Parts: sequence; structure tokens; C-alpha cells
Amino acid sequence: MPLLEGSVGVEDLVLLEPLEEESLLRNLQLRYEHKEIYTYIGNVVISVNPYQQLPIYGPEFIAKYQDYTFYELKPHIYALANVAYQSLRDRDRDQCILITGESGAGKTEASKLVMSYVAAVCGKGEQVNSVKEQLLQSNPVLEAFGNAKTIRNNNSSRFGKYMDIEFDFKGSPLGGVITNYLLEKSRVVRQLQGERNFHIFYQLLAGADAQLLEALKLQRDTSGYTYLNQEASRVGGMDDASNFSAVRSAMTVIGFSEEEIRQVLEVTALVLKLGNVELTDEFQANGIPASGIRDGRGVREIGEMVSLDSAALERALCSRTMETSREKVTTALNVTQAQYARDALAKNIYSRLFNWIVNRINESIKVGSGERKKVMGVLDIYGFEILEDNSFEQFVINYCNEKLQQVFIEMTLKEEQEEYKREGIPWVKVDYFDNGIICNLIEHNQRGILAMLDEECLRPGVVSDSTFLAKLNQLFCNHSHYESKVTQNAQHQYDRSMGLGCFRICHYAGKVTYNVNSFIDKNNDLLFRDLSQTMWKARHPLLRSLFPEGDPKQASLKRPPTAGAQFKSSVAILMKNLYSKNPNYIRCIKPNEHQQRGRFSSELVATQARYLGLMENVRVRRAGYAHRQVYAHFLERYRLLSQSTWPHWNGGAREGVEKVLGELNLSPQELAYGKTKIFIRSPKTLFYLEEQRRLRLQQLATLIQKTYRGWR
Ligand code: AOV
Ligand code: MG
Repeated sequence: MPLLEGSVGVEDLVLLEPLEEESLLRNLQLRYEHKEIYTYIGNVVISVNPYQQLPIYGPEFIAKYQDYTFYELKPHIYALANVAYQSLRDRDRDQCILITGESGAGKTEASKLVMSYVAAVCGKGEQVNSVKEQLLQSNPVLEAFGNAKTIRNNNSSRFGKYMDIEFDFKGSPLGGVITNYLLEKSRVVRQLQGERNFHIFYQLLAGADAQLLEALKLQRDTSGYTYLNQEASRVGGMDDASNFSAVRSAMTVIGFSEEEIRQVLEVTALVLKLGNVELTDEFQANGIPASGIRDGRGVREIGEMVSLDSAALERALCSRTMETSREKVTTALNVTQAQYARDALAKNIYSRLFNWIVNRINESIKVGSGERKKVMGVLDIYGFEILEDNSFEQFVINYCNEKLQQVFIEMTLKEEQEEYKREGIPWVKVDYFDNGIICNLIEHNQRGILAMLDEECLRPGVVSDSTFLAKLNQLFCNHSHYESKVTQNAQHQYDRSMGLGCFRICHYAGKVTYNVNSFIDKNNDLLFRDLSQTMWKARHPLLRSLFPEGDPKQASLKRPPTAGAQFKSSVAILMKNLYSKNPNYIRCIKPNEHQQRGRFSSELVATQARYLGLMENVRVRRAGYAHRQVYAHFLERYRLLSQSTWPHWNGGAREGVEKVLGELNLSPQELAYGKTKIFIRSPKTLFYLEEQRRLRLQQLATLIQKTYRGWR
């Protein structure tokens, strides 16, 4: 039950008086200063990143939250996880936990808290424990290969992750399925200043023993690797070496064989070595630019490690074969093209390795198809990103966040509406910003930005990023959420700050300017066939399996779907999945831009509160009834207020509640009796009830003291 306004603010923003943005922020700040990082809006948990370890986690706290209902203890992610789990187990409702917020706000940490809570409270026994271990150990492995230090977050998820944990009818875990979304693979070959490549590279170099380094022909110093040495390689507070051994043992727990682990590390090393393959200018006899490899050693090492023909690799990096139905034509690549081919290969190897790892984990945690399962989905996806230079990756990341916001809007309102319907209570609608228009701008099948991009990628003739932009400008010049340098309309001013090669989208979370440079390329995501064929010919089972299209027998001329189209369809599947479950929300907030404890920037939080729609959320929650509770629980808390129900009550729960509230002379509009729950309209009434309860408790305490003294 929420506290009254006190030194640490209200625990549920629904109780905020007056309800204004300023008081909402002040409340969050006050709580944050007291290390109360969690606050509710009804059943939604708001979490403000503390950037420090707080003593509010672990077995003792888990045990506590397991024994109490949602409002009885301080707001906590454990309370939300508990409600979700119990509802899944006892009421057979599939659940999903949706964790949103911008980069660095604490989503991944929140998802781990949910998982560790559920693992601690569900089922027992050797078999069950080993399933739990596998599920939990998937985290360090995926983080090693899929997370990296960015400017915003030292441990930023560079892929989206949705995990279904599956339970049997008793609520014991059986296993799960992980779905991953578009890894930011451009990071493999290039990082922004101040950022790192994926953790695993640094972990491998720091943590491998001398023998392993020798076997992989790697050197410990990161500065020797082109793909790594562009930035400071160490992250404060992160121990790459010990994380490496944690990753290896996690892989073993999940069920990777020693042989598989070795192959995974070989492919990882291969990527690093590929980066060091230096390409140089050469000229053909006729003077046409070509390219060559400066020092054959690197390519030979690669050849030895993964058993492939190094001469074939050299050829594949420096030339391209075009096949028509009648003939094969080989053309030389110039240096720029060859570098491009090399980087494309590295990115492809790495992202396919990542997918392979996810599939391998799924194989281990897979549940037999015959069993009837209850499911809890946990979604932890990359957060909304506004960088200085935003590219295709930010575009899809932000699109995904846009879709999640839509789920939030529809499901909080829908859920609210349905609850009133179920309980037989009339409902009043609240206005809110519907971001459907932005989703549509991006994903509309014929007229969306992604569709335009695909059209441009598939169109014969000369296409480029700028023809794509021109198309957008023409089509969306009057769209209220689209801007560019050349679209001047009544809604927006001519903007000098935006480059010519850019367009801007007014997202629900803010305006983001995207540079169209390499949109076409990244969407096409094509790898020259020479390269995939060379990889497929390697006698390294893992590497070979990553390039099935290299098999001449498999090589179909059908083009694989573009990156954008794939992403869109996987997001659509995700949405369908989420909509079929009961949602539980954790909305994460980043208190400052410096990853520092104790700093609360009101301005930064205000922006997030605005786009997360916290005010609307509170309003929606209050427009109907601010508070609702199952009769029995309500009676338990307040029955001490009535002579009829205290100290004993033998009647039904609803009748008991009617007695208690009847005696308090509350206005009839304040209350609604639903089928299973009592609804209370305004927070004031709840304050009043709480206040009455507090007074009554005082009275009882004095009474006890007096009696006690009397005894003495
Ligand atoms: P994110 O998942 O939301 O960002 P993380 O969950 O990785 O953010 O959190 C960023 C960092 O904040 C963590 O590495 C911790 O140092 C700290 N942190 C977050 N939550 C807590 C907590 N409850 N207690 C202590 N420290 C915390 V991104 O993946 O970048 O969108 O793509
Ligand atoms: Mg994350």
C-alpha cells in the first residue's frame, strides 16, 4: 500500500497531489536521493538507474517479496516479477515483461533481476535447477558477444533480445526460446570515438592463457588489431580477463562442448585477423586499378586456423566473379572495393556467429513440443538512441522502440478498459498521443520509409542513397513527422542545422536526424558470392556452416530479404507475441548522461518522463479509478477501521468491505463495487483511508502499551 507524502515522496504516482509534471519529477528526485529508485504508477514500475549497487537485492529480499502482495512492500522489480509469476502459475495467464527506456537506463539489469527472481522462486529439484542454470548462464554469453562499450553505456546491448521462459503446469521451468534482433554488426569493423568493439574480443585477448593465444596465433596486446586499436581498450570497472573465464564456464554450463567452444573462439580470432589483412593498390597490365595483399602472412594464418585455401581467400578479397547463364567474368576490385569486401566479410562472419550462438543456446534450452506450457516473455531490446550521427542502425532501433511505445499505449489503455468491462464498471476515455502515425510513416507496406528503401534497393538502374532520399522528400514533404532540408512546408521552418544528405523523423521520444549515407548498402546486406563460397569451402565445421549459400548446389538466384524487411517482419512477429500475453511494464529512466551515481538531472529526466508518457499514464490510471484491489486483500488491510469487522469477521469479503466503507461516510461516486474488486476513484480517498488506518494503529499501540503497563 502506498505511503502518504513523506520524506521520500509517494510510492505510487497515482497518489501525487497536485498532479503536475513538476511534482512528478520532484517526487522521483526525492526518492532517488533517498536511494528509492523504484516508484509505481499502478502496476507499472518506474526504475531510475542508481549507478551503484544497492542493498535491496538477493535471496533475503526475494523471500520477502514472495510472501507479500504487490503494494504491501516498497516498490520493487521483484514485486512486479512476483505478480507476473504468480499470475502465470495460479491463473494460467501467459505473461510478458516489457522493459523500455533509452540507452543506459537500466533495461538489461532489470531483465536480469526479473530472471533471477523467477529462477529463485520457481520449482525445485536437480533437473529444474539445471534448466535454471542454463537459462541464467545464457546472459553472460550473449552479453560477451552482443554488448559493447558505447558513449552512453559501458555495457550497451547491441542486439535486441526476447526470451520466452517456459513452465510446466506446476510453474517449474522447462526451458525457453531466445529470439535475437539485428546485431549492430557495423561495430565489428568501426567504432565511434570513445567506444569499443564487442566485449568478447577484449575478453579473449585478456583472458586466454598463453597456450590458447598461441593456438589461435593471437597476441595479447589489443593495439595490434586494426578492428580494436582505434580506441582505449579498457573499461573502468570491467575485468575482461575474469569475464572471459565466466563466459567459458557459462558456455559449458549451457552445454557447448569443448570442441564447440574452441571453434567459436577460432572464428572470433579469424575476425580480428581479417581486420589486419592490409590491402594495397595494384594496377593491371592495362592500367586499370586493382588490389593486392601487402603481407601474405595474415591470410596464411587464417588459412591454417580454419583450414581454407589462403590463395582462394586472397582471390576472393581482391576480385569479383559475375556469373551469367553463359559465362563467368572475373573483375579486379580496387583497394576501396577490396577493403569494403574484407569488412563486409568480417561483419558477416561475426553476425552469423552470433546467430549461431543464439541457436546453439536454444538447442540446449529447447522444450519438447508435446508439453502444454505456460510462458513468460522477457523483452530487453536496445533503447532509443539519438547520436550525433545517426545511421540505418539507429533508424531500426528507434523504429523498434516506436513499436514498443505503441504496445504500451494500446495495452495500458486496453487493459484498463477491459478491466472495467470485466468488473462491470463504466469507463471514461483519456486523451493521449498515439504514435501510430510515426509507425506508419516507417512501416507502411507500400508507402513507408522501409518500403521506399526496399524499392530503391531492388530497382534496376543507378540507385544511391541520394536517390532514396529524394524519393522520401517527394513522398513525405507534407508529413507532420518528417522533415528534411528540402521539405519546406507550413509546419516546419527551413532548417540550416540539417545536412543535405539527411532526413529527420519526429519520434515519440524526440527528433532524430538520420544521415542516409550507406542506408542502401546496409539494407542490401549483400556479400559477394566469391566470399561466401570461399568460406563454405573451409574445412572448419562451424565457419562452413555459417555460409550455407556458398554451397554451389544451394546457391539459388533468389535474393534474400533485405535487412530492413527482415527486421520489420521479426518485429511484427514479436508484436503479435506480446499482444497475446498479459503485459507487465518496467520503464527505465536514466538520471544523468555521465553514468554517475547520485546525480539527477531534472531536465534529462523530464524529457524521458514526457516521452514515456508518464503523466498520461498516471492520468489514465486516475481518470477511472486510481486504486483497485481484490475484496479480500482490501478487507485485510482496513478491517481494523470498523467495529463490525474488527477483530473478527466471519462474513464474505465483499460484505466486509461494504461494512468498512459504509461506516466511513464516503461519497458514493468515490467507490465502485466490481465483480471481484473494490475500485476507489480519487487518491484523496485512499489518503484518507491510509490516514484513518494510521491513527487507528496508533490508538491500538497506545492501548497495548497501557495494557502492558497495567500488567507491570
Ligand atoms: P540498458 O540495457 O538500458 O542500456 P543497462 O541495464 O546496461 O542499460 O544499465 C547500464 C548500467 O547501469 C549497468 O551496467 C550498471 O552499471 C548500471 N545499473 C543499471 N541498473 C542498475 C541497478 N538496478 N543497480 C545498480 N546498477 C545499475 V542499452 O543496452 O545501452 O539500451 O542498448
Ligand atoms: Mg541493455
